[in-house]
Amino acid sequence: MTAREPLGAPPLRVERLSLSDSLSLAVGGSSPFGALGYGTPDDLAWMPTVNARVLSARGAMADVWHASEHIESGTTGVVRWRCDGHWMLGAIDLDETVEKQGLAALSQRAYHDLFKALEQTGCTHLLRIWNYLPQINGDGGGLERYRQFNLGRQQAFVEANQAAFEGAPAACALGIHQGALCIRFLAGRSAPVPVENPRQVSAYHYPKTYGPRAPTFSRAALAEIGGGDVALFISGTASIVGHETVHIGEVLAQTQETLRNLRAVIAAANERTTAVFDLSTIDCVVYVRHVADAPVVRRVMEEALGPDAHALSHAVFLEADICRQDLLVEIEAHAVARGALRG
Ligand code: 3EB
Repeated sequence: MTAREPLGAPPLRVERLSLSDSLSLAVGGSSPFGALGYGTPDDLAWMPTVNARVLSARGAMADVWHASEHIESGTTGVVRWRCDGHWMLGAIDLDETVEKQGLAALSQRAYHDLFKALEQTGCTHLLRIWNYLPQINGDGGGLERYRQFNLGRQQAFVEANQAAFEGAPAACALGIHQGALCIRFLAGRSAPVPVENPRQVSAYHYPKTYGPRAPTFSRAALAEIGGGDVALFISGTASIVGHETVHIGEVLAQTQETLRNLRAVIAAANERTTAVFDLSTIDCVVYVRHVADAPVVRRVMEEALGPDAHALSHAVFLEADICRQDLLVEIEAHAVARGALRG
């Protein structure tokens, strides 16, 4: 497997825009390749939304992705996707009250269809997945709903012969207050380079105390995206050292620990590429469990990065539940830099 894009592949690009700026890109019946919208309207086919309250001052935002102009769209089972032949964006929205399936079975079905969609378009390698679960910490009949999700997700990876352990894609899994089970993903034609965090046990090796099946994700992933650029996708990162939550009940210390973890995973990524990534210039999404904690999280980031850092001015703050009850904050990010992967 190689992480290199075939020569001549159209480059993939991403920009973080306000809702109005992103909407103005869709003109004359044509729209961008796709987008992930934070707090955006949920009726735009090219902009699947993240159904969470935006806490940052600029309001609704979108990460808009650009690929080539020849975009095909389609559906495979429960998956809606857009693909230019090299890059693919997809979305799944499953209303549990309509589907009448338990969350484990529903998650397995969602990922089963997701892998079918990848097969169909030839973009068989997942780069990044965003998972949003209603009531993530709620009880699902004796097993926490996040743990049920992990059961179904891992099962689907294994059945589809996808890397469920080393080599799993970068991901996040957050709790939304209401709505459907939402999965959004980005895929390409080559496998990304997975990156782990030396300060943390790989999530796919978490002990059984966190649920019967481990979460399926790598701490980060690197991919060449054409035009001499490398993308870094950083999974949801929280106040976990080894496999344990640290600083329980202390949002300030949890944020500091999260930044240490982000620095560590970025350093590990930098060893695998000639590109240079830095914490102060990544595009973050900051999830806080309690709205009242957002100013503390922002202040810790300001103290660590400087008040004018790109990572702060471009950060999207969202209200969301984190997958462990004792986690108060989680930060995920992506970044693009000039360079190539190291062979
Ligand atoms: C953690 O480190 C925090 O289940 O896909 C982060 C990123 C977390 C992704 C997932 C979960 C996931 O375990 C939680």
